Amino acid sequence: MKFELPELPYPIDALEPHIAAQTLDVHYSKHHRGYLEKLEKALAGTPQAEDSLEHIVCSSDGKIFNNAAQVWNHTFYWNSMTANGVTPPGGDLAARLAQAFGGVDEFKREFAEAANGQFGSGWAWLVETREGNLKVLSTSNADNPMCDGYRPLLTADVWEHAYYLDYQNERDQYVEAFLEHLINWRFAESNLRGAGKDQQAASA
Ligand code: MN3
Repeated sequence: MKFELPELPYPIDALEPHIAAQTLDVHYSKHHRGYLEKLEKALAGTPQAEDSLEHIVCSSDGKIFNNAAQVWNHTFYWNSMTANGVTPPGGDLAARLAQAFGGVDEFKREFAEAANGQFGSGWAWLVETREGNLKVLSTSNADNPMCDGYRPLLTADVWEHAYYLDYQNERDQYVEAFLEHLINWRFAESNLRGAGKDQQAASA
């Protein structure tokens, strides 16, 4: 197997009470693993099987795209959350959030609006543009903004499978829990351009 299911960065029950162990278990060991297995199957024997995951995500379509992007997105999502309690964004990131949104609270409002406003399945993102500005956007289904030249800094999964066991139809409560109790600002900082090792650099 070329791609492997990465270990979760925290124990399966570490995000409780905001995300139940059962939710995380199904999400990680069924959904994420399922995308990975379908990707391996679809890639078997094709020249693309030798490419990096990022390259596959941004150069394929259909089944290969859907599963490759979902594999990438989920790894990025696990890392976008912390079990250690939220600590505020530091120096450079704090300054850039202030510049782009007016402040952290304004960022949260905009992110929640994007996450709750995404119709159907998808993802909400904090990204850095090519010009180095920060921006919030949402994508549908498996779409990943890195293929449009953005650098992802953080993401929240807004597919129903991410929150339905805990919050049923109340997506806004899940999004609030993500922003208030789970968001991993250290990960966003590590993803800022030039800030060193990130998921894209690490797996390229
Ligand atoms: Mn998911």
